[in-house]
Amino acid sequence: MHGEHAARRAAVLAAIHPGVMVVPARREGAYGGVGEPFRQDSDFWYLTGFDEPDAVLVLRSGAERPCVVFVRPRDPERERWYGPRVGVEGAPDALGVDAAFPLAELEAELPKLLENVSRLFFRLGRDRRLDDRVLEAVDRVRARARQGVFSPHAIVDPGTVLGPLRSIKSAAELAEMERAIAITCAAHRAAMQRARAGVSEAEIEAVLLAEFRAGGARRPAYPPIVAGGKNATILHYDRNDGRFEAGDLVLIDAGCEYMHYAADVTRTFPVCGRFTSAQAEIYELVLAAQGAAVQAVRPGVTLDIVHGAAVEVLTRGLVDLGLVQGPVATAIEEERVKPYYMHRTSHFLGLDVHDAGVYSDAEGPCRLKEGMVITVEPGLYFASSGEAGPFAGIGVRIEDDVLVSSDGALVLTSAAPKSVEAIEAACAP
Ligand SMILES: [Mn+2]
Repeated sequence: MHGEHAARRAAVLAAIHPGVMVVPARREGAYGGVGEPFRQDSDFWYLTGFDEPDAVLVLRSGAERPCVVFVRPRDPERERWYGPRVGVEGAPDALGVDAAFPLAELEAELPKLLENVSRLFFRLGRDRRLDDRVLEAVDRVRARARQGVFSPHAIVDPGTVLGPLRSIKSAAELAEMERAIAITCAAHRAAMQRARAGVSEAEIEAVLLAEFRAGGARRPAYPPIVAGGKNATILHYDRNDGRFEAGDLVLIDAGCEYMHYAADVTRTFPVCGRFTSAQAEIYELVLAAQGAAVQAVRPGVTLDIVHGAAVEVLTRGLVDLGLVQGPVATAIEEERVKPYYMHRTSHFLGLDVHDAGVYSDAEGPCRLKEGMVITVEPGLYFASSGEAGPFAGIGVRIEDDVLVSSDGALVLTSAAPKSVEAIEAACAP
């Protein structure tokens, strides 16, 4: 991916011209406490493929040396405890950048890099200590105005450049996402095989995590949800400490992270291997809504249209079931499914589960483009205490990862069983 990172930096340099972008790595320990594995900042990883903490990348368009990185220096003592560092001498070759400095020289070097550039792309508000250092550097350049030096007069969020770039996946990125997805789908199949009445949600969570790690994934991309019975109606349930009972539906929302790329898959299946008629009715309705939403995906449409396709099918179905008051058009207009479907249908997927990408700007909701990867994940959730009659306590969500192709959508997660027949087959002993 060496050349690919250089190409991404070149794309950024072209997009920010004239300007300078400052992108920090994640700080050591910033991701968690002692013993938690380090996870690189996604923007920094996207532009460098460099997995060490406490580094800063500075890209300056039009400069003789446009790509400069500040890194931790070599330190034999620390490296014995925490592993090797690339170091200042090794960084230019290892990362393909033009120059490297020790991190301690950021304060002295940054003002030079900010001289005579009109725009500074830097994300304020993430790390107040770094905010201070960057703003001090700007101030030091400003102080030299009478010597004919000008300082940045605009600080721009780098997401305005990195969001659109990161949302279009290259072939190399898609290959890594497909690997994350293959591992994830295998884990879902293993979970369907293992889940039985009497088995704990925790055991199924362990099955998922074992499959992820054995498959080569570094970690789950987000805390897995393993929800039996009415736990599936809690959207962000992650206690995973219940036990399945005969007749339960099991909702699993779990995906791994492979080479920093996330998969995000939800499947819902009957713990006994057969849907009851009430469960099947809801399941088929969500499945139809999911299919309609996937059908709606193509370049040029907005995520509102994809969401609307799901909402229309769900509304029609719930009106037919007598759970929502018709007529359908009025029910859609008044969002009457909202008590049962209260979240959005899609988000961008990539280096982050909720990936970089522009959902809307001054012109309104943004349009899908070829090469974007999004989730399509409608659901229906009936509280056990609600008025939903035979459907009370049922929670169903079906989530696929979908690539926007030139003329439609390509479902990347079809290795996870989804039709009623495929699920019943996958659950069979
Ligand atoms: Mn999702």
